[in-house]
Amino acid sequence: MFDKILIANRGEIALRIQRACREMGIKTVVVHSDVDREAKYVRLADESVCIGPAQARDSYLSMPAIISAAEVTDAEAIHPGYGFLAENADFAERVEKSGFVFIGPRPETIRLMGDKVTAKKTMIEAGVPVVPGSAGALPDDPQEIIRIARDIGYPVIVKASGGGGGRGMRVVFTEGSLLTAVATTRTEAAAAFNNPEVYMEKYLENPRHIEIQVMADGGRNAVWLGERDCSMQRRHQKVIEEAPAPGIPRKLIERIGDRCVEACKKLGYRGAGTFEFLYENGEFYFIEMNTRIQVEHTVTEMITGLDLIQEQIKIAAGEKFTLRQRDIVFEGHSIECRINAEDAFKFIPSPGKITNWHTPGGPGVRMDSHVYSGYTVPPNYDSMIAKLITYGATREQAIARMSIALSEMVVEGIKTNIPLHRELMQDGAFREGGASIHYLEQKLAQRP
Ligand code: MV4
Repeated sequence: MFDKILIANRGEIALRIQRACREMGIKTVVVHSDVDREAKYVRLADESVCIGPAQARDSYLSMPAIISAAEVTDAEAIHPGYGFLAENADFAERVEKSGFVFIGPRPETIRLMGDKVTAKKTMIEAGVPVVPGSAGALPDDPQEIIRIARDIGYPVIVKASGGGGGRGMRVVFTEGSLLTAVATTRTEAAAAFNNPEVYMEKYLENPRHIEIQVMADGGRNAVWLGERDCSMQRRHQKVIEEAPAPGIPRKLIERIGDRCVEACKKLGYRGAGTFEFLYENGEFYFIEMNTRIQVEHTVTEMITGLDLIQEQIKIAAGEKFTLRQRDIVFEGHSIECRINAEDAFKFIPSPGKITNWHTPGGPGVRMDSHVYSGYTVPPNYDSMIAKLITYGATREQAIARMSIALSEMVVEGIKTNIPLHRELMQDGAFREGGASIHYLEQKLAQRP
């Protein structure tokens, strides 16, 4: 096992990784920017290295600064967390070339999945169901593009191969607007991702976003750890996630989980991964694969009893992978509310000093957060400051516990989206379960 790991991230996930390391007896090095110097998790770490100014480009995204920090502190492995460099294949490669272990998939796998056209091709070959669409990237010939769209049937969606997570895509409802849409998406993609390649899919109008968590050892062993429903989102930012997904037949989920496992084995996938699907009319359609640990891994931990960060570390250290599918038991229900430092109605970021911070407790309540009374939320990064997670024997119990936890929570000095979460716990469609990816935005649009 590693003696020392460098954590190349900040905020709640830096603390989460640190806790996992501590439990395993692994020393931690945390890298931080100027504005994160006073963060409590920085002081709690065995060592810390300031790697640059607040601006992420010059600190958390600086590959040379992070690799130098690993060198001077004699860390053996680097955990990238999520965001920042977590899905940067060049970073993974440079980490390994510098003699450190990258806690994540092989660089080639990250690159393969980063290109959405090759990712989709890979999944088709592995027997994972995908959204019907163009066979690979769109050609240049306008007549052929028109023919492909006709074959698929309108509406269609044009997506950048280098995009993902909602960046670089355009819905097209009629043939009259097809070619300009393709041209514009291409131009934007060339500028944003340095890759003009685009592809086309049938546009699913009212799907849910269901994702499958996997864990694999880089060889022949892979398992799936259930699904998460992440449909409650606004502008591609998830707001609430839960596991399991309400109202989806277990047989259907098991079938799709097995397909994901087969794909991992075929790929020789290593580490934690997530297969993203759209789910509509009882069918799953693969859209993207994330090659990192995700924010919402916590709800999977709650229903499986596993520590996914520790599993990532064990795999990276080359320990024998002992998880077996038959040993994985799903029990109960878990919900995560992302607490953001933002106005609950206008969604404007609200950084600043937290003058009062009281967290909830009691059975089945978990709070993953690095903040505290007196902490100043810097304006430079993502506005998520905490994840409030509840667990219950049933979905109803998890919701009840979340409502109570949200009612106990006190945050003063900054605005948060806690009022929105309180409202959503009472929302009829949320309580029913199974709302689509458009539900929250439609609800918000109707607010007075
Ligand atoms: C789609 C889609 C409908 N049909 N693809 C947005 C994020 C990126 N991961 C893929 N996205 C979508 N792809 C087809 N063929 C609708 C979306 C989409 C979406 C997906 C998941 C979660 C939230 C979303 C919000 C808007 C659109």
